[in-house]
Amino acid sequence: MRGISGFRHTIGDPEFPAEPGRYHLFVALNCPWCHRVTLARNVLGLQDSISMDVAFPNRTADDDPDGPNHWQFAPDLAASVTGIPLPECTAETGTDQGFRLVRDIYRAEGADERSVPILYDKKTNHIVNNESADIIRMLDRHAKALGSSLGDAKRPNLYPDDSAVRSEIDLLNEQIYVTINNGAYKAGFSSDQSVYAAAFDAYFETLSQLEARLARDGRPFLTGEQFTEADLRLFPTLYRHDPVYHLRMKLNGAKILDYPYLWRWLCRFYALPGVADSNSLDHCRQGYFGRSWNGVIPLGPFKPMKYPEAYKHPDLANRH
Ligand SMILES: N[C@@H](CCC(=O)N[C@@H](CS)C(=O)NCC(=O)O)C(=O)O
Repeated sequence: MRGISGFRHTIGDPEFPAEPGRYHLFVALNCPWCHRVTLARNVLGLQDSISMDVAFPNRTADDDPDGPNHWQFAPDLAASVTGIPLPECTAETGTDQGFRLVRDIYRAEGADERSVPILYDKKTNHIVNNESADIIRMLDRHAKALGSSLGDAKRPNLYPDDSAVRSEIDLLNEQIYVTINNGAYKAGFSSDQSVYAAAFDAYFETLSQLEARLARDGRPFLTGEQFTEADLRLFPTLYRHDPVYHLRMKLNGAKILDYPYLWRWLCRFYALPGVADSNSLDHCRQGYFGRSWNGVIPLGPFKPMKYPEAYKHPDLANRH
């Protein structure tokens, strides 16, 4: 059960006008919900106009003075996956308070939440929104006013103003959220065989349907020629499937490599401008394995090729 995000203001509201350089993101790169937001920021050309802090992939341990399970800003903390600090990790720079924990950003607003992602207003020092579905939609709607570096012709439109396309996106979002994005957690974290089995079946049933959707007419993206929010919300889970979820979430029914059209879709999306810089498999591996499995992080797979390098090879699907 995922908590309901309590901050639901939106850019464009009177108190939160769309202005370049005003807004800030707090994320963790192993979190698939944050991944939606880092993808939207990059593909919309907002890297220079929306600043961002990155928490360490593992939350605080049981012996932490502030208690366990808090996202922490720890840029000097060595990660077991590499043995050295993770270069993407930052201190907390958005609030000018230099907080150690994400919890403290909420506490400054009198709130008792602790989740990421957070969209923050550096001008008024207030949290705008902490729901990834809202955040990607408002970045898309206000990309130009927020200072996107991409011209109108180059900037993607993640939620096109077309009722038929929008209802197709909404339907895909719902199915992909329930059976894939959140479904992976239902399978991986369940302690009940029947709950796990149902989530396992629903997950691979949806993968088969998406494979058929792409195979039917060879379309490059889920709703046709252009990629949309539906593709962006599917990518974080499929990016994690072969190198993490196949093992960690017990979703070992198949690899994405076993779905030729989905594999080529994954590589096609990975090749889009801004996508490769939006992810980190080291953070994912550290986050999903670093506190479980005796803290020993599985190094595979390396066949047919290491990940994420494999995502640069759409042809791998044919050879697999
Ligand atoms: N509905 C929220 C969910 C965010 C979420 O669940 N984030 C997780 C990290 S993957 C989190 O921070 N959980 C911490 C907590 O809620 O204690 C969104 O999509 O933004």
